[in-house]
Amino acid sequence: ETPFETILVERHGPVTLFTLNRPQALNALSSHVLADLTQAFAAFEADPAQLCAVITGSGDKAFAAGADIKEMAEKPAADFFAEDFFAGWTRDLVKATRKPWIAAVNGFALGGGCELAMMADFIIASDNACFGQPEIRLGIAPGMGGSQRLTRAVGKAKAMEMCLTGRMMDAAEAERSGLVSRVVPQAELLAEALKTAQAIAAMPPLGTIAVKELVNLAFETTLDQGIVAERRTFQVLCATQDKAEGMAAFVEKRAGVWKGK
Ligand code: CO8
Repeated sequence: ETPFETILVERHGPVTLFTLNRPQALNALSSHVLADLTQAFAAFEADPAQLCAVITGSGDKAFAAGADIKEMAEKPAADFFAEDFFAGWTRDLVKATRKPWIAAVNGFALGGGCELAMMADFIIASDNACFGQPEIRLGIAPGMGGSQRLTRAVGKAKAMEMCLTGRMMDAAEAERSGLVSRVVPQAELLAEALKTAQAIAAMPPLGTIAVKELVNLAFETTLDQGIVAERRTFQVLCATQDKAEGMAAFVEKRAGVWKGK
């Protein structure tokens, strides 16, 4: 089913599973990976039958051990600037995707790997997962959102220490710090992530898109403006067929059947 070289794409009913598939390079994120993910995410977003996605890494060692250092080692700085290198990750995966997607982190999530996981709507981690922003050790700094998203996720103290020293966080600390929603045994990670995605896919689809938009808005706006946006969104959802169906189904003690309208 997958026409891509660096990722695998599988459909599990209404859930799309993306697997980073460069295990020999610990799933390092090359430009080719971004090009493949951009195309695969666009297809997911455009397909009305697909309602939620999971992204994970192949192999049992890494989600992704970072941006591809070998690709970047010799690249002139002017090329990074001219290409606006790394801009595509936020533009094509985060901004272009209204449907929810979950990162199932199955091992190392370092540098760009940690940053990709944080682009997802939330992270479920295996018990052997570890997270870090080791760029400082390479003479650079995070470039795909790490200094911003990690700080919002775990607060200044931990983000600053991790970015300044490259110290990794294990799964237990990541859960304590609010970086991940849940930690599960490695053998159960994919099944748990897919089960969670199926649960989201079973919700009224306009509701899931609205929730994602609103929670993300909490990072971008004042409390007052966010509360107004939430109330307006609530009011708009009240005009949908799925609201009528959801309330009727509750009263009639049956499961709702959603139209996404
Ligand atoms: N890029 C390219 N290849 C990688 C990467 C990477 N980020 N990480 C691992 N690999 C490759 C290794 O080179 C190795 O390949 P080979 O077999 O051909 O030598 C293979 O994957 C297996 O890796 P290791 O042998 O190192 O596996 P270990 O179990 O010994 O170690 C680690 C695992 C600790 C995860 C180790 O691989 C590591 O430290 N990796 C790099 C982590 C890192 O620094 N990530 C941040 C990358 S920087 C980034 O994401 C932001 C921008 C970077 C710009 C760089 C400009 C110079």
